Amino acid sequence: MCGIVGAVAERNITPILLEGLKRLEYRGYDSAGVAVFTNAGKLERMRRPGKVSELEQALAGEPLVGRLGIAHTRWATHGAPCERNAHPHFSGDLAVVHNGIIENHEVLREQLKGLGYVFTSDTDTEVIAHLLNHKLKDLGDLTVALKATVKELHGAYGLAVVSASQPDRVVAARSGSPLVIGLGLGENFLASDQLALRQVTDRFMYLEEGDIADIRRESVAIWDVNGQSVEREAVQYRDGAEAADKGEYRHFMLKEIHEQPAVVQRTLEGRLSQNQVLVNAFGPQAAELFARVRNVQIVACGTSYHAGMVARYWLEELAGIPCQVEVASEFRYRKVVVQPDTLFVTISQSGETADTLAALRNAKELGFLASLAICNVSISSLVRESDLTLLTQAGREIGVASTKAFTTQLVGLLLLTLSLGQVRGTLAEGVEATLVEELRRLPTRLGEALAMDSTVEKVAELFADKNHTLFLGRGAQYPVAMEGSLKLKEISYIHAEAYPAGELKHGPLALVDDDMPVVTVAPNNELLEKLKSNLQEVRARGGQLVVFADEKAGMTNGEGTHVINMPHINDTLSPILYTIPLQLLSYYVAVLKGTDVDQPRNLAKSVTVE
Ligand code: HGA
Repeated sequence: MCGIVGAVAERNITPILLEGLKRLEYRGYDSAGVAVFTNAGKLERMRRPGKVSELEQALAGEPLVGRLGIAHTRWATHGAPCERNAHPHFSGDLAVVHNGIIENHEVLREQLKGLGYVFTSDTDTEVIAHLLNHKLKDLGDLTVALKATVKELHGAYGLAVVSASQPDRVVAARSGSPLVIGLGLGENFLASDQLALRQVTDRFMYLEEGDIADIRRESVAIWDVNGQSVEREAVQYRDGAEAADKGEYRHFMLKEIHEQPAVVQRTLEGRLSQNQVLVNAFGPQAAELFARVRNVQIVACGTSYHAGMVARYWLEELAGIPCQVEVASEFRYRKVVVQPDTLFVTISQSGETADTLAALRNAKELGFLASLAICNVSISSLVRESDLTLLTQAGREIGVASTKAFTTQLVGLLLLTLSLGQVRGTLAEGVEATLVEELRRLPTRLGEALAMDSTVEKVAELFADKNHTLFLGRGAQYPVAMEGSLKLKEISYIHAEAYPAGELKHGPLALVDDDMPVVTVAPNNELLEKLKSNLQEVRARGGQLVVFADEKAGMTNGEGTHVINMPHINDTLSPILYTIPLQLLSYYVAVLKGTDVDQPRNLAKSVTVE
């Protein structure tokens, strides 16, 4: 979601701030701004609704040149996305940018108004600027005042502050929203993600929860949540910087869809022996903990939640372990009864998803056996705070609509299922060896599914002028249908719903007419005949059917029925394979509709607010 960049240097930092913001654009935002302590000795800002390029254009007309500054891309939570609400927010001679939400902003706003502060925005963030200004009057030093300020804030924040009265430093605070310091020579930087700073450094210091930092040209000082001065380790960036460009593809999303064979391969690397999963892939204590697991609770949001729903079918069917799956925003706020020896599993691409992270933190108080994160970012909060981890190796995912993160999460969850079953001895004879073999072949199968690209592109034409679509699946294909409908909603803005096919006649069938295409995934399993009957129910009401069917399922094209044959695959792995054509379908429908595929309206990557 929103991004922060800050810099203190001896050169003009405005281009560095702008480049940093551009690198964070993929997260989704609605406005952008920058505040610079200019060479004229004044703190000045420029803010624009819309894209960073608009801010850049404005700055080309009225340049801000200076050696100290902060910048922000905002994804509005409090107050409309407009210039007045864009960050940085000013109070007196200081400027603040903020990621997160201040929950007690109303109370603070009233108090500050009582003290004579005038608010010029509708944001929760502005209270931070005024409160800090107020504290600064008494306390004099910016970090001391910031420490006093954050004590009064409830909620989540990553904060960066500069002041014209102390123009040699950027000060920062982290609680619930990540921040990283980029270390340079005679210059230092700050950002909400190290990606924003890869242009200027490859050495980073990650702030921990509750940290306050004082960042100057030649030094960095950090205090922990108890106010103790602490050292944080400087880390060389290792994760292999992947170029943030689209290569031959028109959109990041299409590039990422096509990367799936490679990233699935990478996610499997080092995790399989001849015919078994290496349980230690989950961490050194995994075998010992897995032996005690009698139940699994999965918590996630959005696409990751769908991955969790597929895993429930696998865990119960293959490993015989009861499994519950819940969206994090519900789980974290309800009274949960925890079965003894339950493994708490979170799934998140970024590892910073606010609701999932909060659910993990709550779970620690609830008596779970242990926590395990399936995550794509090695340095994320979720990974740091979990007992066990399986890192997916999807690489950077830039398209807001998740694709390769989802399929690699599924691979991770199947590895988890097999590991639990292996350690607990609950897998049927030969299942693990067969699935390990099938997993090795999976990248090739995914490549075959991707080769259907142009066939799916043609089918997409059926949807471009439609307003509603139904997705159907049975068994583990039901969550695949849910994921397919989510993709279509996200990027083409077509209303799409997913149903287990057997539920059709209990209500949604009433919606079906020739204006409501129905998409179905039909692997060749024991539910196929039942599914075929469900499809007849649709055809009988004039509904256009698009069926992705196993080449051995014996389904053929007919009046109003478009069958796209899929390569045959082991039934357990079919949710991974059948995801591919549904991703391609939503992509091509969105292209036909001309929407902003990589940055769909109202959405953000890495949802770091509740
Ligand atoms: N609450 C602030 C910042 C929003 C944010 O962090 N979005 O991801 C605002 O609405 O300006």
